[in-house]
Order: sequence, then C-alpha cells, then structure tokens
Amino acid sequence: MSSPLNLRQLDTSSADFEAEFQRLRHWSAEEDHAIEERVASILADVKNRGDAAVLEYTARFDGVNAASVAELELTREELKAAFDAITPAQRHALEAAAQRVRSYHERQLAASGQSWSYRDEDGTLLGQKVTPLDRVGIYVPGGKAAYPSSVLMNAIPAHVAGVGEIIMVVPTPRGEKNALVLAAAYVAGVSRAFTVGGAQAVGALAYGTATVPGVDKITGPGNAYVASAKRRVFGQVGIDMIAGPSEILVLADGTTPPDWVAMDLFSQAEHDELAQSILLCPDAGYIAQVRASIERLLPTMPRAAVIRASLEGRGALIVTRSMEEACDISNRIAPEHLEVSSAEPHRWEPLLKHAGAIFLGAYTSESLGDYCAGPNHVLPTSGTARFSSPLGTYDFQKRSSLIEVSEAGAQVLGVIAAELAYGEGLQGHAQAAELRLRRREL
Ligand code: HSO
Ligand code: ZN
Repeated sequence: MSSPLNLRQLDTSSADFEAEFQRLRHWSAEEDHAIEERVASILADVKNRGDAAVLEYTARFDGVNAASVAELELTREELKAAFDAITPAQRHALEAAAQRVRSYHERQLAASGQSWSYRDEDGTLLGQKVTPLDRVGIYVPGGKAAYPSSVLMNAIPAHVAGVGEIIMVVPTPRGEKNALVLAAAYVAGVSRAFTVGGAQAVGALAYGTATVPGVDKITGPGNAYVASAKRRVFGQVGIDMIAGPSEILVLADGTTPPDWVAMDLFSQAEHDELAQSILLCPDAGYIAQVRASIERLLPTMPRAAVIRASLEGRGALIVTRSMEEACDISNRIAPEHLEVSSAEPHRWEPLLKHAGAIFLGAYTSESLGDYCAGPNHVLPTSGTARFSSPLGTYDFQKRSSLIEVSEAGAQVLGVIAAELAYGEGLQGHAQAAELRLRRREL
C-alpha cells in the first residue's frame, strides 16, 4: 500500500474515549449559502416559467439541448428497448431483485397498510381509511452515483401501495442515458420518465409544468442541490427524507472471517468519501486481524481512494469491554446499517433499538440488503434512525379518520363537546353539538 492506512482505533476503557467518540459522531455538513441561493432562484424560475426554465437549465447544466420538454420524455418503448439491450444476466438479476423487493413490500402493505374501524357501545363508527397517493415523483441521480437498485427501491413500494402515477426524473449529462437505470424503471412500474435532473427537476415535479405533471410527494436521493430543493418544496409536496452519506456499523463477536468484515466496511466506504464505517468488537486481537485484512485488501479495490478517504476521515475500529457495551454504543450511534456479525445474533438483537436496518449473522452482508434481500435500502442516516424508519409502502399512503356518530352517540358526545366548546368561547361549535341533542335547551 502506498502509505500506511491512518484508521483510528478507540478503546471504551481509555480515559479519552468519550471525547474521541463525540468527534466521530459529529461532523459538520456546513450549509453552503451559494447552493441555497442558486436553488431558490432555480425553483422560483421553474415555478414562474415552467417548461421554458426546465429546458434552459437542462441545456446549461446537462448540455442537453431539446426543443421541448416533451422531447426529454422517455417513452415506454425506450424503457423497454433499454431492458432488451442489457445482458440476459443483468435482466435476470434486475427481475429477481424486483420480485423479492415486491413480495417484501406486499407483506408490509398487508401488515401495516390496511384501513380499520370499530363501533363503540353507542353504535358510533370510528376508524381510519388508508388511501394511496395519487401521483409521486422519484428522483434518480445520474451523476457519479447512478443506482438502478435505487429505482427499484423507490418505485416498487409506490407501485405496491397503489400509487396512481409514478413519475421518474433522471439527469442525463451530455445526453448519456444509463441503460440499467432505464431498464430498472421498466421493471419497477414507472409510469412516465423525464431526462431532467437537479433542482429544476424537483421544481418541475413540485409545481408542475405544461409537460411535467405536478406530484404529491417526491422521494429519492440526490446531490446537495437536489437535497436543498427537496427541503424547500416540502410543504407544497411531501418528501421522504434528506439522506446523508451512507453508514455501516459492524458489531462483531470475533467469529466471522476477518476478510468478510473488512469487505463489509468497504462496501459502504466505497460509496462516498464522507461515508462512515465503524467496527465494534470486545476482542482486540480480532480487531487487529480485521485491520490486517483491510490493509491487504484495500489496494485490490478499484475505488481504493474513496474507501481510504472515508475510513481515514470518519471510520473507526472500537474495542469494547463486552458485547453488551457494544450494543449500547451502537444504540447511541443509531446507524443506517447495523450488521450483527456474530454466531449468536438473536442473543444481541433484543438489545438493539436504533438502526435503519439490522443484518443478522455472518452470512448477511449489508450488500445483499442493498440489492435483493427484499427490505428497502432507503434508510435513515446520521442518527435519524432514533425517530424514523426505512422507506416503505406507508410512505406512499396517507390516512383519513372516519367518524359516523349514531343518534345515541350524539347524546353523549354532544354534552361533552358543548361543555368544552363553551369553555373555549366557541358558541358555534357548542350549538352544532346541542342541536343534535334530543332534549335540548337552546
Ligand atoms: N447502501 C446504499 C444503497 C446502495 N448501495 C445502492 C448500492 N447501491 C444506501 O443504503
Ligand atoms: Zn450500498
């Protein structure tokens, strides 16, 4: 290896552990004011001038000159042609992954996405009606991270939830289309697709233009411009989340081959210089073995420079006093991906509360979850797993309360509501309730 790998090692029993641990967790994603201003003006322009603005920005940023936004739409035939043009092995892998992701999300819908109601003792009906969103937009990055797997992970739960129309946007810098992304859109049930990206695509989806239909919610990852645009249009439309750089935390008991763990740490580090890979293990000897594996394997990786920057910048090997303590630390980090690389994963799983996805046992590499195990790979990052969940069918549904008060129920509820309404000084509310009382004094 060119120069020794500068991968930090922490020990929970050392005096400066807390200070070093805090440094590891907090990193500053400084808000870039220049980006914020650019995005605000692009959004305003798209809102005011619609298609004309979309065309201009697409020409300026992607080098694609089209006469109309309609020309930027990918037809179903084009998506099908991309699907037919990829190799049979790629077609098979896409379809097999899509099938597993679909059946997982169908079960999710059955378990958590159903309407429900009951009648109380007065015959009043109460419940919740669950309905899919009418139209959603899926942002697919087209730059250095163009992931067909993310097309599946966004479009399939929307499709399974029963969303009426799924509009995909993807930038095609210099007009170069990624055949696998187009093929994934074909497989996943995308309704319409436009080769538009950046803040201008988010604006077009949020406000609608003459050609791009306005949507109710925008999901999908993107660069700093896209993230800023999603934040700004939130309220006008729904958004899924603002995802940060990828993270993996491996909790190891020392029984998994060290090369496997080293490669799992690489698998997230290779996404991004800012990605975070952490190993927690009570056995310092095992940590030394994993470090040796990392050093031996790193030069064999095509993305060695990205992996090295990520490991040196935000990575860590942490020696803990016990597996129990390792679980506590993992909960404090609330990682996006948590691998329990242990011979007894079910012994530790009950201790783990906060993580986007938990991968149990030595055979469960995080990468299997990224592509084809079935669960979604769009997960909360940066500790937000403390309060949020993976992308799912529930993100493509909303709920309406249902109330049908019986005549008997109105007698009971009317008295309670009127009392509270007078207390709030709202006579209209009170009388609306009292008019429905059988014996009323108005
Ligand atoms: N690990 C990424 C998803 C991904 N990995 C796509 C490979 N392709 C965020 O969960
Ligand atoms: Zn990944």
